[in-house]
Amino acid sequence: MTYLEDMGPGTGSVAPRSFFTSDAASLSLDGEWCFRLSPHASVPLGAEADDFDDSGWDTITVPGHWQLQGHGSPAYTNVRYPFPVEPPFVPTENPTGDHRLTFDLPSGWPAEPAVLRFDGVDSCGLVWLNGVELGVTRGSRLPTEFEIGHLLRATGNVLVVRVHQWSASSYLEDQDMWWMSGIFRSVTLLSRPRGGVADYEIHASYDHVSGSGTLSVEGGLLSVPELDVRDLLPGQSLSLPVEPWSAERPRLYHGIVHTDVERVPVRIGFRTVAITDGVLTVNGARVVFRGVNRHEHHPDHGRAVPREVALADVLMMKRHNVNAVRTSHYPPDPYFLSLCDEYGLWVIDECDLETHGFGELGWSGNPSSDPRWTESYVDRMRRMVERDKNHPSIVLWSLGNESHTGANLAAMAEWARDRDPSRPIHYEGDHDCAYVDVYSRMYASHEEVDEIGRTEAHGLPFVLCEFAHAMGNGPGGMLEYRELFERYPTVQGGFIWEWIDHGIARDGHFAYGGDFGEPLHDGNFVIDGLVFPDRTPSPGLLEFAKVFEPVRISGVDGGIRVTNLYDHVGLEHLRFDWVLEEEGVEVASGTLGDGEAATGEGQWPVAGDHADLPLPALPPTTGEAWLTIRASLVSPTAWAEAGHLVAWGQLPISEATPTPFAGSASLSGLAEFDEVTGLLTRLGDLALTGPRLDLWRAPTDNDRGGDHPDEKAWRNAGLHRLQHRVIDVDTHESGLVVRTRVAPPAWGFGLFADYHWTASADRLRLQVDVTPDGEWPCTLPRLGLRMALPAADAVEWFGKGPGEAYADSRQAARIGRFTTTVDALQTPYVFPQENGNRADARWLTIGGLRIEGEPTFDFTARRWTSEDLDRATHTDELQPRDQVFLNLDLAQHGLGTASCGPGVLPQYRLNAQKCSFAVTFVSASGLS
Ligand code: IPT
Repeated sequence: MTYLEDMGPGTGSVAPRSFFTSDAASLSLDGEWCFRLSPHASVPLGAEADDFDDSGWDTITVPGHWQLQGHGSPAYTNVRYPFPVEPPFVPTENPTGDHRLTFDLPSGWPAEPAVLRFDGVDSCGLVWLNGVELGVTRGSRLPTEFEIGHLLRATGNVLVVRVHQWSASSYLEDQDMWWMSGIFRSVTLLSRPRGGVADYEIHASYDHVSGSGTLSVEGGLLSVPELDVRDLLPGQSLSLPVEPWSAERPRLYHGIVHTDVERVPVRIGFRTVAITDGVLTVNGARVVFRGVNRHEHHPDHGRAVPREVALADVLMMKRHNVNAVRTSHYPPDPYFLSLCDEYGLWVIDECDLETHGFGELGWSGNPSSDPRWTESYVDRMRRMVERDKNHPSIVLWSLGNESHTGANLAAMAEWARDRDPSRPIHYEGDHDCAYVDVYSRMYASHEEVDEIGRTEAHGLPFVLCEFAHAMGNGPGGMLEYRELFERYPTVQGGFIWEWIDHGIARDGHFAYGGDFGEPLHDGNFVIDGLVFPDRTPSPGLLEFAKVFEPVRISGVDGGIRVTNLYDHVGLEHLRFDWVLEEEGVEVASGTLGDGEAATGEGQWPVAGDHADLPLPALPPTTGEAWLTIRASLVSPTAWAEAGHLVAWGQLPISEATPTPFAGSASLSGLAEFDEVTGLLTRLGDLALTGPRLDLWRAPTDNDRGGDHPDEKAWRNAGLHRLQHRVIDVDTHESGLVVRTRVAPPAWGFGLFADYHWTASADRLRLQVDVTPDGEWPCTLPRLGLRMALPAADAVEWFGKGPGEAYADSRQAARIGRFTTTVDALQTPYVFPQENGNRADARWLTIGGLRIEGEPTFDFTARRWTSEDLDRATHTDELQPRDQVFLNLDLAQHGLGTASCGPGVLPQYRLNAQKCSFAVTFVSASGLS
């Protein structure tokens, strides 16, 4: 079993080369294989023999993980190894899956050399074909090819792969994700004809000054009919006028690399990556990464992501203004990279390497600086670079993630720089920038990024390879990061952590760490994406799309400013339509500029520039009116329909004149109150409970995270169990005053809350005056009112929407009139928590009530209480009650991103403070 503890690369394979298909024969071996799981690695041999009887075995789908196909279960740890750290040894309890496939060759299979290619085997596989041992695969997310031409038979080939969950390689593969094993990427048999294209490499650079591309090829002749290039010989180079490739305009030229016996279809993108004066450029233009970290995950298939799902990811990214992907923390299925070439995404291709668990040991014994692992490190880099070198979308190579620092990482960098000088090297863990070309950090606070920008730290381009942790509700504070990306030329954007929640579909909900009974796990820390496990966009993704929109539309001196934030393209592909709405109702509309698209006499800005346009002629409005300008695609693109919204802006046109409340009428007849508590119990025909002061929200993941979690402070202060002492209930002629003191048990601090009720005809007004009492030890989750209404369904409001919005995550919400239902107001975060806040409502109708603000309020409405939400650990635990619980808030504490990174910025913190706010209730029977 020594191969399990071998610290070197795999054995028996052929030299790495680029991933391609050609007109040479090939046979996919994906499908149903026979399968047997054993608890230990030392299962007796025998299955590799031709005549072995596997009829008693189960079957398994390849590609796939056995843990998701009824054998064992997934386990989640973030940093810690789920086994004792004693490299290179691994547990004796080592689930081992024997995979067995019998296959025939298609008729006419050529009598030529052939290779068997494994695109991904987790973590270590011993391979036999027709009884002959081929070697060992290592490097789970990297390809391995074995030369097998001499072993093939026309029929009855027997391929056996013994896969071990744990091997020495596991020490190098400690990424923050589920531990899941198996042959999880494709297996292919490829004929490699003598005299064919053994490997190829295309160099296609672009000179932005002359507008010409330089093309050369290795490994075969190159023809690109579209460029009139015929049979370019290896080693020759050609300069010619071309259109460059960029993520914004991913121009690809189709070509053929060929020899006498083989033709490989290729796609060429001309681009040059450079670092000039500390700025990373592509084709001469500074680029800003508006990126995401993408793990490969599917709620049913784990890291065996179906192709159509990879495509769905790319389309969804493009539609939400994502322009870059870091392939955290391993090279993805190569198909994903071909999609990035085609649809246009800048890629940091990251090597399959992470030794994070050694951090728990103070990095003692870390493989990164242990010479026994050097070969494995360099082998991993070599296999990634060779596999992926022909993708124009890849602009940086990344050595891996969270492996501290050491000579082995330096060796990877050195090898890659030598092999491919055209792409700079990225690695976050090299804080001194000794062997990287860009300075990279994760979760640096706004303040720190500001300093890095100001001081041009290390004199290198700076990227945040991870920022804004999208765990649960959030991230807050993306806008302030964007401002830094725009302020400093060397601060070149970043990559949100992360694209998708790694929830696993199970029992009617999405499972996370601990749900499979793992003795050691990191709970829902694996649920931290911009899209839910089923790839529904979360509010965080919508916020991202707005914050990082490539065009900014803003108001300027009575006109409209259009800022082009693309790095490479103009705005010809967009049209700018406007609509004028008064109280959310359209009163006029039109198109900006003189044409359909944003072309025309220089009135539209080029990349990096802005232009000011006059306001269109608008009819007069008297109420609150907003001009909304939408930039949308003129024509369909590969990734979206014509009319797809790329960016928008809103300008205030006229304001509503507030009508003063003449509170003279008597309350009786209109409303009823409890004599003891002073609480409203009835308005018109409606039975109500409350409203009364509320400070609690079901803590978000970000509230729970960080060094000084807000949640802990709130619970210590007892904000989840406030008591309301009624000081007096004072009925007088013009209304009712209820004086209370609201405070947690056991402490001396609190808030005085006075409720002033007045009436005018059918309108009931409540003004709440809040005065802090004593020394408050913490921020407040929220400050507002909570009440209960009879079950209700339809909701309409005029304010910000349509989606949820919080103090530091509200760019995606626009002013308008919105109609929805109570159920649709909920955001089903995998781990239940505060959600669904609608901001700045001027008025709201719900359950026969109309509520008006002075001028605005935030609201949440749900069929369960904040306490129910707080208690629940999975979405299906939330059971509707027969009431609707409505919160009307003056404010909520921001979201921040403290689950990993900075907390709520000072301007978004909510403190106990003296304040007054008012709402007016009108019952439906009184609605005009
Ligand atoms: C950082 C990891 O790189 C990433 O894989 C993920 O675990 C993320 O944190 C949190 O979700 S490492 C952390 C110590 C900042």
